[in-house]
Amino acid sequence: MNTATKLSGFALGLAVVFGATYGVGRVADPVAPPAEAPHEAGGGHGEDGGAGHGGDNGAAAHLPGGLLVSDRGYTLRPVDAPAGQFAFQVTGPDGGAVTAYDVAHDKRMHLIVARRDLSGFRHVHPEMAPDGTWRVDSPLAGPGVWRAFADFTPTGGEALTLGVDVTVPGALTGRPLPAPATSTTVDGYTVTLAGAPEPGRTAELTLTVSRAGAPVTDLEPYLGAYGHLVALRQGDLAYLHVHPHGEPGDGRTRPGPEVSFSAEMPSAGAYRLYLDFKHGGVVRTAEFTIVAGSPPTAPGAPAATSSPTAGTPAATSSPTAGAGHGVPGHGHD
Ligand SMILES: [Cu+2]
Repeated sequence: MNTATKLSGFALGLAVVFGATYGVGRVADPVAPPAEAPHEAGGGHGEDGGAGHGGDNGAAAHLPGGLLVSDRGYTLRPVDAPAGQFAFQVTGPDGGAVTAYDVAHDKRMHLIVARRDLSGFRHVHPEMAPDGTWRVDSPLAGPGVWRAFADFTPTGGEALTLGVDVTVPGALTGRPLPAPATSTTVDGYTVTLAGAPEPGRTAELTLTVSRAGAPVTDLEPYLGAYGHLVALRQGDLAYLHVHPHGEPGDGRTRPGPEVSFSAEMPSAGAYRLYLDFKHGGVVRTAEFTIVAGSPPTAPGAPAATSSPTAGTPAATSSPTAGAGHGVPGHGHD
């Protein structure tokens, strides 16, 4: 039973798609769909028991990260914390708080937060108490409904990103998603973005950092890389965390000005990208809005005019090319 569980987990990781690991995924993927649920029936399946069903596991294996508060027996649970602090636990399959985590990208726990309107992004690293409670100075900067993502690997398990909504009371000011752009500035740095993401296909995204018109060629390693890229999908905040090609110290990866990534957006639509990079001892976040595939039709807009020119794929190839993505339930085989 563990095998099937782990395969599902592996496939989930793959859906997030990171450059080098993608190749591995193409090999493993055909094995993934578990025909029979590895679910030892206790007293028959209760009517409300959606979460435990094998079919749901299969569907979850195709989901991007961060959409589930509970997956494969692990559950993200915020706990009460003093004002100004944010605290949570991850409970494991035995119901108790998990206390053993593997280090990934220099940390055992990565906590990412963003408001549901995609503003206010923060990426922080809580400290764990011996009882498994993680605490950090609250990254929730003001009122709103926030999505908190815990990105971690329980020792002996697969990498997981669980997400939970946290409401900070107060007057809400909805912020519209900034328009798509290929250049942004943060704190005196200009970051440009090259690349054209297409849904369901791996795209090269290259980010170039400059300051005062000069390329920055001495980026500093941050969590084992010259950049960390998180993408959140507008609408449901599906979470992708992508690491760049190459590592500091591998003898071929330059410390800027370019940092490049392979990323696969799971569907058409708008995403907010957050690039964390470190220079001069300070980590900064450059943000971009991108649209994968054809721009979505605005709600309430008249149906598209007759010629859907841009981005229409040449009709010759079969629609099965994107195998598996977005297929609800047990599509293949
Ligand atoms: Cu982190």
